[in-house]
Amino acid sequence: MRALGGPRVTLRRMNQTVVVAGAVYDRGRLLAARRSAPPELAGGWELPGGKVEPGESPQQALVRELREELGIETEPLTRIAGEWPLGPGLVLHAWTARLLHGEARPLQDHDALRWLAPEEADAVDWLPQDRPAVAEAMRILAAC
Ligand code: DCM
Repeated sequence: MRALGGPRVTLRRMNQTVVVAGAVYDRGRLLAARRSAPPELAGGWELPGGKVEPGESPQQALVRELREELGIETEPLTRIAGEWPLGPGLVLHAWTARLLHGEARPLQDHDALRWLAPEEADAVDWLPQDRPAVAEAMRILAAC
């Protein structure tokens, strides 16, 4: 059984696409973004990000997605421990990142943004799959 179980786990992981989300910090606040699509996620708040494309590192994907979606330049810092399933073949990872320059604005996929202080963590309706990463991101921010 062990000989079969090992390779099967490896194959499943190889076929998984990682969605990388950014816990973007600036001046003691965390950036939250409200999704405008797809319909089943619209209105939910998330850590912005997107799928890692073939040949990209997670950090490169995060920098690209945050530039495309929000018009900001960021520096990924560290991976938040854990991974959260999003559906068949998709898994969510999260990284902390700091804002280097630019003013975040919702260019695609979002229709509202908020910068939240640690005590405002529950001020928005986070997508359930993002909540563990948000909690950890706020713990890190509060300790800074
Ligand atoms: N997603 C999520 N939480 C995030 C970022 C993304 O649940 N913080 C989901 C939404 C989509 C998928 O990942 O189903 C791909 O994201 P996108 O459409 O932004 O590329």
